Amino acid sequence: MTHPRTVPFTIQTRQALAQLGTPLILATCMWLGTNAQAQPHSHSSGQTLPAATASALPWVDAEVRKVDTATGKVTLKHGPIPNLDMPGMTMVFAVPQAQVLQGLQAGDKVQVTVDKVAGQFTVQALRR
Ligand SMILES: [Cu+2]
Repeated sequence: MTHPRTVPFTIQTRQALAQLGTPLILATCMWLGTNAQAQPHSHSSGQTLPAATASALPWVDAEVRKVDTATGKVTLKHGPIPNLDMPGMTMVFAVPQAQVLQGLQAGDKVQVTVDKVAGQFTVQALRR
């Protein structure tokens, strides 16, 4: 006999998870499948990100102050950012997509959409 009292609990938990989880997983997969088909990505422009969320964010004028490709960060002197309720200032943004920083130099005038992602101010899209 090894730990007979733990067996019923485990079975019940698995049944509960299966009952709760299966419809949710199916629904999520169906939603993702439909969404992917409805939004074919265009990679024709190398300088603007095909970001699904970017269209909802306002474009903000900015000037590049420093590019750090090693850490994926860019320092921008940016204008007011309405969606973050932020006045113009110079600050560092995270840039998850490495290709956004390619060819970017201090002094470049750009436009960006930015958002707070996982507590970090992040460039969602960039155009020159
Ligand atoms: Cu700022």
